[in-house]
Amino acid sequence: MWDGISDRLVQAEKIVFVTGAGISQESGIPTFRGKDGLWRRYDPMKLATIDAFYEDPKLVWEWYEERRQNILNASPNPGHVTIAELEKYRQVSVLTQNIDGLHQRAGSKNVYELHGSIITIKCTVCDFKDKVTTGFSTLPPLCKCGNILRPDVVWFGEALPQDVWESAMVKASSCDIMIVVGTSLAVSPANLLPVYAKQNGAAIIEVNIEKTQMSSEMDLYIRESASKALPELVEIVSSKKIG
Ligand code: BJW
Ligand code: ZN
Repeated sequence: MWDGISDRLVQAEKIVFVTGAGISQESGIPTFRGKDGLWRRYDPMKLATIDAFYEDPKLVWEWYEERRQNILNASPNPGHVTIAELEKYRQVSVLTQNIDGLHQRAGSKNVYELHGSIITIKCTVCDFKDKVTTGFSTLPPLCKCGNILRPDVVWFGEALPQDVWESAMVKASSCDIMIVVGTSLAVSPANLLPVYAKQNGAAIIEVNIEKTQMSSEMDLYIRESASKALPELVEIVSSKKIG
């Protein structure tokens, strides 16, 4: 499977991972679009837009609180851990669409959260922002300024945090290898990152249990789960270089 690309993997200095919900699926966190995906059970337009939030902030908060508790009780899996371990051998950046913080908990240092974080809350009006790991006594929680607090995540129709997005574009455009893990690549602008990498001469590898709309553009696609494929892949990169 690795023929033709293992040399590029071994020689790569800068490796960028683009990750999505599939990498955390084996930690017990549901994906959005697959068979058991959240969007099969819930309407994204009623839960993941600013209009939906102002329409029914309690409902949206209840949904996020349930997910936040599940995420806080989850642990990183071998997929997250091997990406963090690769930092010992290479310059690694993780551009993640996930809001669960599992890459950081696995030890990755250079994580860019494209869609924000469920652990952070922010005020809908003032500049207040904070990390919260406990529950709230009432929903929706209120800011000291009297306005409603919201999860610091990026909903449909909202811009990605500008500094994070600019850094992600730079990392994608200047890497030697991009490894795209567990994302359907259905959501823009994150799905442009592999395009930037390819345009700039990087090899792109996909790890996903299913085909995606970009599979045919990949230099290699691995139809295996993230926690099985990533340790194998990282072994090739790290062992040959130091061995
Ligand atoms: C495994 C596996 C295993 C499973 N191992 N693999 C206005 C209104 C509405 C839409 C738009 C709008 N303006 C622009 C848009 C377009 C929109 C968009 O892309 N829509 C498409 C759906 C068509 N984009 C946006 O709205 C973005 N904003 C934007 O473009 O702004 C423009 C702007 C500029 C300037 C000013 C103002 C605006 C924002 C997108 C935000 C996405 N938010 C969500 C929710 C985040 C919070 C939360 O979690 O609740 O982000 S939606 C959801 O999708 C979540 C994810 O991060 C994102 C991507 O999903 P992901 O990670 O790819 O998961 P899945 O489930 O799709 O795929 C999982 C994959 O894993 C599958 O392929 C499986 O096979 C695989 N898998 N198990 C390996 N074990
Ligand atoms: Zn406030």
